[in-house]
Amino acid sequence: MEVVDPPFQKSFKTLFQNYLQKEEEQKVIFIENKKKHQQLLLVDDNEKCGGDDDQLPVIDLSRLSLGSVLEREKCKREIVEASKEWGFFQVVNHGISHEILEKIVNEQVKLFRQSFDKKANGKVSNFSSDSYRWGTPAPTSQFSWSEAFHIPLAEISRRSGGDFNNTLRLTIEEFATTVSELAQEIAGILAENVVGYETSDAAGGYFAENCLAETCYLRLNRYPPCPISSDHVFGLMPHTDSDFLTILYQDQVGGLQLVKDGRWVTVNPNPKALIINIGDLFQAWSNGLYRSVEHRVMTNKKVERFSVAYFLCPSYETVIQSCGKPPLYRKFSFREFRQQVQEDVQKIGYKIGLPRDNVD
Ligand SMILES: O=C(O)CCC(=O)C(=O)O
Repeated sequence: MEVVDPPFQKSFKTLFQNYLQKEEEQKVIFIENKKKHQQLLLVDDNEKCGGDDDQLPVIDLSRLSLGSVLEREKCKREIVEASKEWGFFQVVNHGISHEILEKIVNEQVKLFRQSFDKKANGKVSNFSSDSYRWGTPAPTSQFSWSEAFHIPLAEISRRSGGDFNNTLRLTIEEFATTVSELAQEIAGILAENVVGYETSDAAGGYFAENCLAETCYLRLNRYPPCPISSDHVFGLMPHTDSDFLTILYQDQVGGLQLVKDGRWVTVNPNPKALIINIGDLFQAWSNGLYRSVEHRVMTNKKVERFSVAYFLCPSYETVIQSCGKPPLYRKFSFREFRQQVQEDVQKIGYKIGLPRDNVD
């Protein structure tokens, strides 16, 4: 039988052994310390997870088109407040049909069901060779137990016909087109509220001008069941997104968590909702008004999980300059930002991101 999953355990055997050994040692130290000093409390990640009070806002977008002027304004205010306070929110009645969502998931499942060998050697689709990713590029202290196709949407529009898997291409195109309209609408609502936007170079359709259909990305994620229980192994390691905003559709398995007030909060799956989160570029551009927050995916021992993420990105030449004064971040091009992120991940195993661009 063909092997579908990436060889996580075989390729990173020593690493996983080290993780488990380190955790065992930590447990021993912890128990000894606890015996010595009863007051010493080492809070682990599970204990830090928020309870049911921490529910991610759910915003009904039907009010943007069907509601009264007052309701429309209220809906916009909720989007702005959630982006400031949480950097994340869910939307329902978002206008993306159930049929489109179902189609993309079906295509995604078919794609990932191909053998690992075919996926890793670019034989399942005509995506560029580096679009298939699995594990962690330079694993050090943490590991991502997942595989993904990271697809530049420019490739989808360029490769019509030929031997490209046409159903897959058309499904991605349809999904990306409808989701991009939603992304542009949300970005516009958030921009209206940024002080300095109207007087900046960016005024007037910044997102429509710079974030084009072909500059955005789609990421198809699959999280195979993970037999290893370790604080160092995640479905997807904690990270922030390097875009303006992300629209995510997740299945019903769950596992996504985000940081709120220093605690990890679980996002309970909602079949009717899409999840929207602010990326680094929006945080820099809004001069820190909106927050790009860390999120991660927890592993699941028994069940595989799928998600699809649409990333609203500008062209590489676009310069991100903080609106508002004094600027909290130096200005940088998207190309510079991405290159730096890739360099950091290769060298140190994780992304530093915006803190590098703080104005001292
Ligand atoms: O699968 C998820 O829930 C999150 C995916 C994500 O964070 C990403 O693709 O960057």
